[in-house]
Amino acid sequence: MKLYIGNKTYSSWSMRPWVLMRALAIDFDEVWVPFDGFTPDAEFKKTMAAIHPLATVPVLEAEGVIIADSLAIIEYLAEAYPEKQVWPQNAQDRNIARQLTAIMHSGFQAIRGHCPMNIGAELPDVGARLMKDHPALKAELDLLEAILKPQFKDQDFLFGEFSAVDAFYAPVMSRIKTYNLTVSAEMASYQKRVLSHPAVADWCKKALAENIFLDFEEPYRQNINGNDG
Ligand SMILES: N[C@@H](CCC(=O)N[C@@H](CS)C(=O)NCC(=O)O)C(=O)O
Repeated sequence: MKLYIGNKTYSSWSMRPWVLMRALAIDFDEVWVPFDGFTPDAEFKKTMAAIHPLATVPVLEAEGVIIADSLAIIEYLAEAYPEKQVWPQNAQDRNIARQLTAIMHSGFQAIRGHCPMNIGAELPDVGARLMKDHPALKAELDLLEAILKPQFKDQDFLFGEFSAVDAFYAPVMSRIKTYNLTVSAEMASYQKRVLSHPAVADWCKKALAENIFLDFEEPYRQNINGNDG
């Protein structure tokens, strides 16, 4: 089984199935397709277009099937590995976990647009400015608090063990860190647990080791050491 991914520093969609498969010990070969741009003539787009018309990452190649889109990959894994608990075991938990995952998959446009994932960058001043300038960002952080709060019980992850829903919220936890976004104590504590999960920590370590600065992914820095741009 092959998982095509982009740059670990920037590719939040790639991060989700990768950390989930690592967390659940589902074996796969990683195929790294570096970003060089997203125009049709970019090598990245040409490589991915040859695999699937969407021409995005992640893509899972399994048993001769090509699965594009992070959520479709998760659902494939849930069916192919019923013993691995991609979703929580309890039916009610599973329904809520699926709902939270779908909300992340289709929503949070302001957080995504204004605070692109950028592992290792420290942009607290940018975060403070964005929070002042974009009320939609504050509204989405409030939404995040409201939908995750019922799950902040006495447990490590949203439904006990690390599952697909935690993998889907891992990139936003990284963004909260990068942009130093103000969150509740409960959210901060969940964020620490997610970022220190071995699979997530491993992704972040490998992202730092890439040491590749892509200006088209960097609205706020001029170079890899730059801070507030
Ligand atoms: N809805 C897709 C989104 C995938 C996506 O947009 N991936 C980005 C990288 S993080 C990409 O490949 N972008 C290339 C492009 O926009 O052309 C998913 O869930 O997998």
